[in-house]
Parts: sequence; C-alpha cells; structure tokens
Amino acid sequence: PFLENVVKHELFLNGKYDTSFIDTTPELFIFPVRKDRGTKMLSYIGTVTVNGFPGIEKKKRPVFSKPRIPSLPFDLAYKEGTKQILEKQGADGLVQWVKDQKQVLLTDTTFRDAHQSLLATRMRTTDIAHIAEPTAKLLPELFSFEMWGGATFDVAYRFLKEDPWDRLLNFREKIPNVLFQMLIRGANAVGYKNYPDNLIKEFVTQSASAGIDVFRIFDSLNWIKGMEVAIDAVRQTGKIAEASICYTGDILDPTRTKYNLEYYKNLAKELENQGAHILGIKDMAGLLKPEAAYRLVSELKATIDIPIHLHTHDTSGNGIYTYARAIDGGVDIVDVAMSTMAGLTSQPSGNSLYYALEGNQRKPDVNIDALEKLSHYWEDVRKYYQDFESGMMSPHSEIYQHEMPGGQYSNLQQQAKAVGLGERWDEVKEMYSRVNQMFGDIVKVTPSSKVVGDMALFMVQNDLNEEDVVLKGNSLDFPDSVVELFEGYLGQPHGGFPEELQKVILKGKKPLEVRPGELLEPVDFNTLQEELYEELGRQVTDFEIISYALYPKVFMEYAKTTELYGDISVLDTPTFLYGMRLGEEIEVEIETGKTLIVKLVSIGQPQADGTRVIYFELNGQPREVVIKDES
Ligand code: 3PY
Ligand code: ZN
Repeated sequence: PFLENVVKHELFLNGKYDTSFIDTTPELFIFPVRKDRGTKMLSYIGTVTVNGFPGIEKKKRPVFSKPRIPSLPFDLAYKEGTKQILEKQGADGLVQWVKDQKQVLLTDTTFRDAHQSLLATRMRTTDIAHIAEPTAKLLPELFSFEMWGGATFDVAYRFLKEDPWDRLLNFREKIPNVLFQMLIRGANAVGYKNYPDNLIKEFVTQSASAGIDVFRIFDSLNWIKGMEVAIDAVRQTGKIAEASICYTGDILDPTRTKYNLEYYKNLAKELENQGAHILGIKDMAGLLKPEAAYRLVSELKATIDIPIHLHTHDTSGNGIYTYARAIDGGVDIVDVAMSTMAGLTSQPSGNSLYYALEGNQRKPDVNIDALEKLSHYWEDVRKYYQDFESGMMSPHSEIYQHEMPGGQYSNLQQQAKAVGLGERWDEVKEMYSRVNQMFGDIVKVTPSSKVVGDMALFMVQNDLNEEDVVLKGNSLDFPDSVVELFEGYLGQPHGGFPEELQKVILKGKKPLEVRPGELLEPVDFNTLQEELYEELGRQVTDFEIISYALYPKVFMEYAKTTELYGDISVLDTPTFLYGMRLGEEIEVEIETGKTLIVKLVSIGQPQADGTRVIYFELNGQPREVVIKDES
C-alpha cells in the first residue's frame, strides 16, 4: 500500500522521531527501486513478445503495411457542424435543425459499434486518434460520431489497458465540430447490472463535461422506469437525450402479437413525454425487415413530434434495404459505418447507402470521396485485429430465427467453446431462441441478452429441456444472472415474468416490486476517493472515481497494470498486440515531442526460475529487462 517508506510516515513528517524509530520500524527504510518509464515500457514489450497477448494466437509479429491516411491541404480548416449548432442554439435548436433537414442525416459508428460488433470491441484509442482529425475535416456534415459507451468502456480498461476518459478527451480535441454520441444502458450505465441513481447521474454529468453530446439511452427490457434517471440527468446537462426503443420480434408476423406496432407506438409516446429530444429505434440484432421499417417509422412519425434515429445491424444482409424503406417512411437519422468496417454484424455501409440513394431526394449531403478514402485507412487498420474477427463470412439470415444481437454472436460462441460446447454451437443457437420463448419472449440486448445466453449454455451443457427446468428446478443451480433477472434486478419485462418459471428459479425468494435503483444505497464518492488514495498512493480524478464505482475490480487491475508498465496506450498496435521481431526498431512517442527509439536486440534463454532476460537498445543505449516466461 501507499505507506511504503519513511518519507510519508506521519511521525517523520511531524519531526517526532529519534533514532529508535529506525530500530522499531526497519520496514519503512526499504526504498523500492522505481523503474523509469522506458524500462516499464520495455518490460511490457518483452512480456508480450515472449508470452503473447490474450486472445491472439501466439505467433511472430506479422508484417503490416502502414495505414493509408488521406492527405489534406495543410491549411484545411474545420468546418462548423452539428456541435456548433448545439452550442449556439441549445438542445431544442438542434432538434429543430434536424427536423428542418430534407436529407437523411448520418451517424458514423466506426469508432464504437462497428468494432464492438466486428472485432470484439478491441479497437485502441491510438488507431482512432490517428484518423480523427482528417475524419472531422472531411465529414463535417455528419449528424454525429458514435464513439463511446456500450462495451467500449469496460473493454478499454480490461483488455486494452487504457483509460476510456482519455479517449473521449483526446478525440474531443481532434473533432471539435461534430456531435459525439454514446450508448448508455439506462440504469445499467456502461455495465451489466443496475447501479444506484446517484452514480448514473454523476456518470452522465461527467460524460457530458468530458465531451459527450448525444446520449442514446435504452433499457434492456424496454422498461421506461429503467431509463428515467438517465433521461432526466441528460436533460439537466443541456445535452441531447436520445431515448430508445429496442426492436424485437417482428411486426409483420401476425402470430407474434406481443411486440406489435401498438406496443412500439405506446413506448415512443411515453419516451417523448419523459422528455426525449430524439427517439432512437435500436435494432440491435438487425431484425427490422425493410417493410417493417417503413411501417414502423411512418406510424411513429405520425405518433410523435420528435426526430427519429434508426440503428440497425447488417447481419442478414438486408440493412441497406431496411434503411431505404425507413427513409421512405421519413426517418431523420440513420447509423452507418465506413465501408471497410461495415456489413455483417456491424452497421450497413455509409458508402453503399450514399450510392443506393442516388437520385433520391433525401440523399445525404456527405463527401463520398472522403468516405472512400477514410475507408482505406480502416481497411489497413482492421488487419491488426484479425484475431478478433468473428469468422462470419457471409450474411446470416438465420438471425431472424435466433434473434441474437450483433455484438453477442461471437461472444457467446467463445463462451460456448470455453465450456466445451464448441461442437454443439448449432444447438446453443437453437436453445437461445427456446430460452427466449421460455422467458416469455423478452427483449434481448445487453445485459438481458447475456442472461438468455447463460441459460442456453446451462441447458445445453446439462442436457435440459423446458420441461426438465420446471420439474427438476429445485435441484438445479441456475446461473446467477438468471436468478437476478427473475428477481427483478434488471427491471420488469413487458407482460411480466412467466410465474411458474419465476417460482422455480427463485426457490422461495421474493422478487422486487420496485425499481432496483430505489433500493440501492447511494454511492459515497468521498469514501471511494479515500479508498483509491489508500490503494494507489496518489490523488485520483473524478473520472477515475466513477470508473472505480462502476467497475471496482477491473479498474484496480488496470491501475496496477499501469503501475507496472506505465502508459502503454502510446505503443503502436502491432507492438501492443504482438511485441517485436528480433532486430526490429520502433519509435514510441511517449508524449508530444518526446520519442523513444526501441530496438529488440536478443532474447535470453529461460532461467531456472522461469525468467528470461530481454536485451534492448533504448535510444541507442543497451537496456535489459527481466520478464517471466509464462510458457
Ligand atoms: C451494448 O449495450 O453495448 C450494445 O451495443 C447493445 O446493442
Ligand atoms: Zn448496435
């Protein structure tokens, strides 16, 4: 802990000591050898070179070509965009501006959902930062960049060992002209469980102050109560509350009456009454068929007065057609990604949509050449992350049957493999849709989708069918996430829980009847600040306190990693993921204007204690680090 040597001891600081102090507290005189920044970084590079990176097959660093960045005239200025409209005219002014547009507006999701859905959310800040300024200068007509929230927050700390707040601040500097949009899971914020109300409020306030303008708020069961706190908090910041309905089922199927047009119209009306500035339609699995999009959007346009923003995933291959029909129906804004980060489980391609709308009065006013050039960059960068690709090679129309969200498919597949069900993946997918029916046909999106997935794995693994679950329920140890869902900790599903199943799962426990946030103790931010100060031995920022409140373990592990290796977000991605080849030389800009030149000279033989010495040159000087060989 923090009190690591005498210099910080209270008695020493107050001058209240004599020499006996040395005899009674010898441990305070052990001074740790502090590693400098360079050595810490070399330890990381040595470690990843020898041991590999989690999730990447261990191999020699592949050779990548340098990502193509479009060259811009050096004096090309930023053109004012939607950010300035919000700043000058406020939230209502911006909403009016959206309504006045004839063209369909575009949100680009390349910085968030596209890589969350294609590359397991692994895109690092540095790779986006390098293209941020050209993107802002070339595409000032966009409605927004979706660039934060969803799974990016957790993954940044957990796997990328970088700070999501730094990402936000960094991009904000490079993109001053277009709105920044984030995805927030209502009372679950950017996590997987309900949080206390004051944490949701503080998270929204800090996110707004760090640069978020549009908050897409949803609830994983379409439960309005789960969104209320977030909607109010966003409105108080003066930013845009895009409250969303999650689309599930099929309004074209007369046998599926639970989620019909009336259901969505009522939800939309309620969200408008709650104070939403924009209505989001969040088609997280890509289930919204083209004709359904037309009917849904046109009916909603006739029902509410606020703009409508449609989000879909292109898993079935029908995404562009869905957008074309939604545009016919009057949708105001749609979500697209740059073509080389689009399609399949990601959003439809913005480049393709542009061409699809040739001759259409609502064709978006964007620079198609810019989209094509920026897509080249992403084509190159995507290769770095090849090991995180899902393996899906072609459109998956079976999505209409299993209804699994774009971002869940590859995750659940990994989970299935991890518990030895890799060979039974088809059964897991089928079970996923059976569990959905068993649960009463619920909305499936993070975190409710995870619960359905956990239950499907549990049932396939234990060879259970629906009847077995009810009959043998007393002796079954259901996954925690399933018990919590049925206790009401994620809120209430439309139509309630199936009662018999709920009794079986809860085994006598009483379900919640109120909003979980009403019962949860408020977070005491001062106590957390003190805890962190104790643990880390330094002052922490408000951002860090929130991250710790949301993800105590994940945040702490991240903080410990940065103590060990320093700030490794400065490394280029090939080095971060694969380490270095023998004899290779790289440059690392550790801060503006300060560059280190690193050369990997040789790797020593493994020692009896399982370590190896790695020999580098750092700015031409020999340096050695000792690392643990995990093999
Ligand atoms: C998330 O919650 O991260 C999602 O993208 C849900 O679709
Ligand atoms: Zn999505």
